[in-house]
Amino acid sequence: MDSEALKKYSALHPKPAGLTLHYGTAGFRTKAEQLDHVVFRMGLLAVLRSKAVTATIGIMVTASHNPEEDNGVKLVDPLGEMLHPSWEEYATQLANAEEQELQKVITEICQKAAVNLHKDALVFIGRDTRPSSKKLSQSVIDGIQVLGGQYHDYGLVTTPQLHYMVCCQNTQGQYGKATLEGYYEKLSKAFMELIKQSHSSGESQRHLKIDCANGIGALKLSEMKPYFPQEVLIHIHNDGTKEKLNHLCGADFVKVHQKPPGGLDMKPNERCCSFDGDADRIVYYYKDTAGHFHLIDGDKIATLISIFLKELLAKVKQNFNMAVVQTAYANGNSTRYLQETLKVPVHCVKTGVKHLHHKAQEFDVGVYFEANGHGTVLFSKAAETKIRQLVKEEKDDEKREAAKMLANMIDLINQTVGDAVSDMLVIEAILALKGLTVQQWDSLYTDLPNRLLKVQVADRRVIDTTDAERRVLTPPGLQEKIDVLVKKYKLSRAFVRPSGTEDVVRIYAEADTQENADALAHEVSLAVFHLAGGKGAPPQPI
Ligand code: 16G
Ligand code: ZN
Repeated sequence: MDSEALKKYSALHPKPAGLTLHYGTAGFRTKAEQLDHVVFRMGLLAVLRSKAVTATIGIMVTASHNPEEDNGVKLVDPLGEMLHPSWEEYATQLANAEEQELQKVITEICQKAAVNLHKDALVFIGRDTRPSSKKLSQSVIDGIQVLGGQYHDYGLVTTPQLHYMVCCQNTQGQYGKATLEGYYEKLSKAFMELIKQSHSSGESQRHLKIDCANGIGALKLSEMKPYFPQEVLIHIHNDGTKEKLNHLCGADFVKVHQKPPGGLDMKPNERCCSFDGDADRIVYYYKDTAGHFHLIDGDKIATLISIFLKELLAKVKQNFNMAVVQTAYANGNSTRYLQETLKVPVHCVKTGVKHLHHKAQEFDVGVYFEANGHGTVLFSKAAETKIRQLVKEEKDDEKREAAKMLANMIDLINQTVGDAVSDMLVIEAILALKGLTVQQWDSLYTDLPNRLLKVQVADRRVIDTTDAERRVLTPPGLQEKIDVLVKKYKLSRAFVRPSGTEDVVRIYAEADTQENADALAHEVSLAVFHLAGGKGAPPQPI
């Protein structure tokens, strides 16, 4: 390690005094002006990680659905997964080290993680469209170069595109070509193959309006358009030319406020969807003829995909095990529908993509979605190999055709991480193949009314949870109180958990009516306020 270079460059990326940040579920995320030293140091860490695992590592500069003034950074592991949890701690240590300690902390990480500094390192870099992202990604490069790493800067890409590139690179092209053209070609080819077999739909069925949150999704969808024939009718809205990123639009806005985004004029029964700011989340929605807004969230997306895959799996008769992975936020009626009507096992894990991804890896076909619209499907290597073999060798026409569809689904789905572009194409293909309108899809089940609230407490770490965040262990008495409150209502459920991204405690409640869900959420928030050290005035009724 060149100590002089490290000293010189870290002085160019000084850490503001007294600032402490944590590598959380979404990496580091805060005001962009506080991040220069963090991204420089994540450049250093990416090199160490690359040397430790002898593979290419990714680094993405984005703050997803946060306001335009924020930014963030996260590392991508060799197969396109989130950074390994043991390294999250190193990331936090490195980001918070004082300048004079930097070399010592690097040496410690090298010792703990058995990093051989003489090895080569290659880092792939990507960034979103925020005004601050370009400069921050330059600082990442400074960090990489100080430790003698090589890099490839992909510039503006969606988060899932960067995950994809990293996976392609580390699997020697088996997953695809590590270029944007490679990504567009693979997805568009699989999509066209799939919809070839659809007989349905007049022209109106083929239109889709997409709110791109004024972010990177708009740019990348425009790049992708020429790969599709003209009959694929996607209309890009909120493309970033007029308004600010994520401002009154995007998947997070639509999900949280349960209303349409600005900048998109919806006609009755028109199919619309929203991406978030880095295009790793998607939700669908429409307005009925009475003008009511209907949200189709991650739970209903998981349900649609599961119905489709289950039918195909029945046709190929291979006894593949399939499961759906959700979090506590999944609407109770989605879980009920999946378990009781579709008869698919459902597993609940802690909030955060890495937990869902990890669980889904246990199955031949693991469908995972968070209610907020982040999700994908994972296929085991064994299942994929068998499916591709059936495509080539199976004599029975029906079985072979089903295998072909499954093989195209495997190619269309970005298995590295939730991907709004890929998920959208999967959904559009399924709707076309099944001849379903957006209303028919929506009517699979009716969401239970629900309410999300947040409460400020002195220290949110006093809340400790268990059972995939569905029950609290501490503070004492809180779970008992929640149990009593839940019993007052029909079809009710409530849980509380400390946020991983904001300094608040989150409350979720659902019940038979909106009034009851609101009342339950309010009563639970009061219990949190009183038993967990609430700050300021007690929460008011909704
Ligand atoms: C992060 C997570 C997301 C989760 C959200 C919860 C990743 C890549 N993202 O954005 O999955 O739903 O945090 O936020 O893991 P919260 O802890 O503030 O409720
Ligand atoms: Zn995102």
